[in-house]
Amino acid sequence: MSIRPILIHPDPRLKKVCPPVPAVTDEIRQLADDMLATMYDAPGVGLAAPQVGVLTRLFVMDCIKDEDAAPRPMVLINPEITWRSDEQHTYEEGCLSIPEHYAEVTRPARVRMRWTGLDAQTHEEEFDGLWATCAQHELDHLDGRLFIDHLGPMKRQLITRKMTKLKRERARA
Ligand code: K2U
Ligand code: ZN
Repeated sequence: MSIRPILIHPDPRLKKVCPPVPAVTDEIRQLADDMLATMYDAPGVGLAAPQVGVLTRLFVMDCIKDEDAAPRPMVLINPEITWRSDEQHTYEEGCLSIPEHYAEVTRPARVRMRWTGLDAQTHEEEFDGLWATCAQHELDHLDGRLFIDHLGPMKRQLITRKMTKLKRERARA
């Protein structure tokens, strides 16, 4: 298990549509394990493979925030949304690839998803609350979309300019 570096926006790899995972291999299992370790270390409640530079359709999430409750690490391979509620929910989102920037994003309040697990079996589950927001945020990553793509062009450009400056400063450090 190793902590992998998280790509910072703007980065062309974060804008790519990821191809499906062909098979659940030991390499995929190692990637999932590393992504969970990287997510918990960040800390975050979700992380998508392109964020660690691997362009494949896999994300991890664990939205259990109560420290006294057991964690629920989830690995979703080739995830797809099979149903969306009409009801919408607005949440102030952040992103590990866009550090220290937050903005309100409105998404369906509940989604039903189907995916392949590390057991190579098909799973289906309905998510609500932070789980639903996180799952949609991560699925966006697999399609090269960031939460700032749901904002107006001025706000998106402002955040992108600030992230470009931050990357330049980090490169000099
Ligand atoms: O994909 C990521 O960058 C991980 C995000 C996932 C996430 C963003 C917004 C809302 C739900 C999940 C990280 O967990 S960032 C941590 C975080 C969590 C909730 C709200 C803001 C930031
Ligand atoms: Zn993100």
